[in-house]
Amino acid sequence: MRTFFSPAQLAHAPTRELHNGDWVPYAETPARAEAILAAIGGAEPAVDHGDAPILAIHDTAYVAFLRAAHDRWLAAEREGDAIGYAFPVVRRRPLKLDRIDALLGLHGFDASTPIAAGTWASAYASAQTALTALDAVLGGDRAAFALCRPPGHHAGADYCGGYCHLNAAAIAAQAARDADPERGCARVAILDTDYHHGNGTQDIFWNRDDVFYASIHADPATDYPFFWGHADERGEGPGAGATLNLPLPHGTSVDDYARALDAALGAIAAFGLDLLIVSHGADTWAGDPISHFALQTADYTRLARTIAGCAWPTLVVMEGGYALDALGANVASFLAGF
Ligand code: OKP
Ligand code: ZN
Repeated sequence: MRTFFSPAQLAHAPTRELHNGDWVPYAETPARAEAILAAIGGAEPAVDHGDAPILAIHDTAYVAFLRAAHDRWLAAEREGDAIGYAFPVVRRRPLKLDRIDALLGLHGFDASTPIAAGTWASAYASAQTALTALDAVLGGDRAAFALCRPPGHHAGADYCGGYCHLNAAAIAAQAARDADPERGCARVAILDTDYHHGNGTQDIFWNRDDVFYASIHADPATDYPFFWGHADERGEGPGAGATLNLPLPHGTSVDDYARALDAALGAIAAFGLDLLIVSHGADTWAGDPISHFALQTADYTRLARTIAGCAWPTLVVMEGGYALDALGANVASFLAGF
């Protein structure tokens, strides 16, 4: 399977994040991408598709904020990474505020997603990597892998969070919808296998009936992002029924996981689709430092074979996975299933 990656994705390197009330080293490191590259034997470079496919998902004001945020942080005579501390939970609206702290709160939902000097360059490159891998699939490849990093599934139309800034899977889904008629896809399904619920992707497609979102993740009653990913969230309006959340408990191992996967794939098949996008996280691995499932390295091949067995054109987009010493092997195992 062709794999895509851009070296610019390594520029984003925050130093620390807030974790349980203390500062800890940032878990979503450039070394993650390097470990995956080493295990799968390299990647082809991404092709620049410009801003337009990003702006088809993300608000113009948010993109302008993200581009300039770190420069504005430095202009405010701050050091290091930009982090917000005040979040408007009531009537969040696009006020004409220009203090960087206000903008960080307006365009983010947590204090664990710093914006560093290289953040825009990396998030932009990550989106381009997804778009380039999508081209391979639309061009006839059965499957392709976008080694996206930073990840994207917690990012919404106008906010970052959960180590995510631009939602590469959503950008690729929209680009597939918008492609010219002989390559384009009327119906797209996103299967999110990251340990965490992809609240940004869910939010982006919440009201839509052309993009199905199915997620298998740790129960948000116990795990980040807490407020989204509960089983009763099914979409609204035209999108009612086009969201499926399958929360699982701590300690979940492959047999229970495989049952949830069968349920997700059944719902996706019933929806009907021209393209599957897998938002894949390897943080379901038993030894992941921030997660609590019990999948083993070899399990990923079995799960991927089940997905590949559906024979849908498939774009795999990388999301999380934080056990540096096992990440490469876990991703290689998943890709082997295709
Ligand atoms: C991103 B992805 C504790 C704060 C919360 C955020 C987890 C984001 C996971 N350090 N951490 O879904 O793998
Ligand atoms: Zn995750």
